[in-house]
Amino acid sequence: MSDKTILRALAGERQAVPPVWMMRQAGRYLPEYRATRAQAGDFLSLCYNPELAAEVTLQPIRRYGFDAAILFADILLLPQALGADVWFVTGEGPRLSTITDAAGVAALKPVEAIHETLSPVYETVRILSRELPRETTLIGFAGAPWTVATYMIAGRGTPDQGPAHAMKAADRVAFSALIDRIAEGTIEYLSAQIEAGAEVIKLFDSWAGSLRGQDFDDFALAPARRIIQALKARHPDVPVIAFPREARERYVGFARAVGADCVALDNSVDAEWAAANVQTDGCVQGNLNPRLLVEGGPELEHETRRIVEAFQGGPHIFNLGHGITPDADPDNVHRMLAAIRG
Ligand code: 1CP
Repeated sequence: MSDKTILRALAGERQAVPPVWMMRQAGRYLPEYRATRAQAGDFLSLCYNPELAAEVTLQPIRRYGFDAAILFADILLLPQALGADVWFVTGEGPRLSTITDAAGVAALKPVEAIHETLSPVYETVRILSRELPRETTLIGFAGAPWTVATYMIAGRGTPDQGPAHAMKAADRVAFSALIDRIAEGTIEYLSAQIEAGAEVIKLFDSWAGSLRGQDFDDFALAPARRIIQALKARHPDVPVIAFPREARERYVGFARAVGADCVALDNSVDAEWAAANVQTDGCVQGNLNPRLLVEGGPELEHETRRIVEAFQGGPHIFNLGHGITPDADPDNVHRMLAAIRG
C-alpha cells in the first residue's frame, strides 16, 4: 500500500483525517501566482512554459502542504492541439474558432498530431515529478468530451451550452464524430501525462449537468467509460477521478458505470445524501462551497467539519465543490485546513 494519502483514499481506504487539495489551487487568489503569471505574459504562455507552469503548480503546495498537486494547464489546450484557434481575453475568458458542422469536425488534425503542441505540458509533468515533496501526489487532467465540445462549438464559455445542444439536435452524427475525436485525443493526451509521471487522472465534465436522459448516457457516461477503459488497459494502476458536475441523481452509480475510482461532487450535492447513496460505491471527493473561502467566519469551519463528518464512514478526499475564486482570502484556506486536520 502506498504511503501517499490520496492514493490510499483512491484505493478505498477510510482515513481519520481525509487527504485534501483544492480545485484551481494554483490561481489568481494567490499573490505569488499573479506575479508568475505577469512574468509569463498571457495565460496560454504560462501553460506552455514548463518551468513557470511547474512553479505555479508548486506554489500552493509550499504555502499549504496539500496532499496533491494538480498539473497547471487548461482543458482548452487539447482543442488547440487538434487545430482549433484558442486565445484568452483578459477579464472575459477563453475564445476559440468554432465548429458547427461535419466539415469542421473533418478539418481537425489527426489525433497523432496533438503531441507536437502538448509536449511542453509533458515536460511540466516531468519537472513536477522530480520536484514535488515525496508525500505529494501529482494529478494530471483533461476535460471530458462533452465539456470540451461545448467550447469548441460555441467558441467560448456559455451559461446553458446552447450552441452545443443545437448542433447535437441538428446533426447528431457530426456531433458524435466530434465527441469521438475529442475522446481519442484525450486518451492519447492523458496516456502521455501518465508516461511523464502523473499518478492520478481527473476528468472534468464541468457542464455534464445540462445533459439529460439518453444524452447524459451517450455524451457524459459513454465517453468517460471509453476514455477510462482505454487508460486502464494501458495503465491499470493509475486511479481516475471523474467529475460529472451537477449530475444530481446521476451521481448515483456513476463511478462504477464509467470505471472510475472516485467521483467528485459539486457543492449542490448534500453530503449526507452522498454518503448514503454515492460513497457506498467507493471514494468520493468534495464538496465545500468555494464561496465560504471568500466569506470565512464560523460558517467556513462549521461547513468544513460537517463535510468531514458526513464522509467519515468511507474513503474521502476533501476538496471544494468547484474551483476557488480569485476573490478568496488565502488565510481562509489555512482556516479550512485547520478545521480538517485539527
Ligand atoms: O487569468 C488566469 O490566470 C486564468 C484563469 C485560469 C486558470 C488558473 C484558467 C482559464 N484556467 C486555469 C487553470 C486550470 N483550468 C486548471 C489548473 C489546475 C488547478 O486547478 O489549479 C484546471 C484543472 C482547469 C480546468 C478547466 N478550465 C475547466 C474545468 C474545471 C472547471 O473549472 O469547471 C474549465 C471549464 C476550464 C476552461 C477555462 N479556463 C479558464 C477559464 C476562465 C475557464 C472557464 C471559462 C468559461 O466557461 O467561461
